[in-house]
Amino acid sequence: MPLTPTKKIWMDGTLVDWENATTHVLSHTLHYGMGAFEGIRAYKTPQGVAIFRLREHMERLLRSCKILMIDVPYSLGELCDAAVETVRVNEMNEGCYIRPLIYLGYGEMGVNPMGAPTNVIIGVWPWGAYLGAESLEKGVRMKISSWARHHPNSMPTASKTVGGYVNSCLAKLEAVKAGYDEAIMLGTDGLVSECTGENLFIVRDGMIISPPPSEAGALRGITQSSIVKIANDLGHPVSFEAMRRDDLYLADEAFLTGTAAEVVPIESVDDRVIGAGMPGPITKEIQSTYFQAVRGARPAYESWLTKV
Ligand code: PPE
Repeated sequence: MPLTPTKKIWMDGTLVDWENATTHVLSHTLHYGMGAFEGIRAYKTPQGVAIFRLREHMERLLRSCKILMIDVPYSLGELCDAAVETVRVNEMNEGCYIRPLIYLGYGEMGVNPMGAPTNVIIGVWPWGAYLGAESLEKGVRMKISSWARHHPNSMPTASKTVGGYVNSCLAKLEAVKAGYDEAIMLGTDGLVSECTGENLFIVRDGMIISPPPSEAGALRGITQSSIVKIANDLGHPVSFEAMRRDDLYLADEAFLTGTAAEVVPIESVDDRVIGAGMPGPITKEIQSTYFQAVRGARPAYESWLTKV
């Protein structure tokens, strides 16, 4: 998706003009993928723009770096403050996407990352519906990928590792080139894991089910956890259960969740239409509650919002 430039990018503690926020071509992460990032959204609320679950995202960023043994020169509070400042100076009053990235910079070459400097950036830009304008209402067509999700002993799936996204890019390319909107990836054990940048839920006999993140080698999604809370509050039970591809084909409803994608109904999987081929009632109820929560229209979820 083409980027819409904004004014400033936070780079290692200072705000730099968008066009000057560059790095050396011999930066370590550019060659070996050793780095971690986050994806966060800010929304317009009646009290002004607010960042959704900022603290949880920055905590996950620090956890990603812990796994990668990258020492981050900023505290959780400093990272949260930096994100707020970046949204504020860019006057993102209609909301935006926020991309923190921690990468190893210029100075060392070779696979051994020790000694490479750690750099931290936060960029923001306006981002519309990630899976297309119609995805939220009509749903998306999914294809099970021939690319397996990483085995957790090959790539730490609990970390949003830069290099780990090659797997997602390959699955996405395959699905889009075959005429689908998005891919579903199975683990190396053949069980359903997640999508290229989203977690996945099905609804079966009134029960909402998602693959257990750790066993399935899926990212522990912050949207996924928000949906579990929202679903429980709406009186819908949620369980984490191992899932096979035929569970997807036979689901009454299905949807995917992610910060960028938000809550998107699944219309079909491998051309098997899910339910009536329209977003189901539980999906719609959860989706609309989620959009109210992120936009500050649900007092019960106000603690998830950080005012800018
Ligand atoms: N799985 C993966 C692999 C993933 O990348 C994401 C987020 C999720 C699940 C959902 O996690 P959460 O956002 O905490 O609910 N993907 C981010 C990157 C997307 C991109 O194209 O870049 C995102 O949604 O921001």
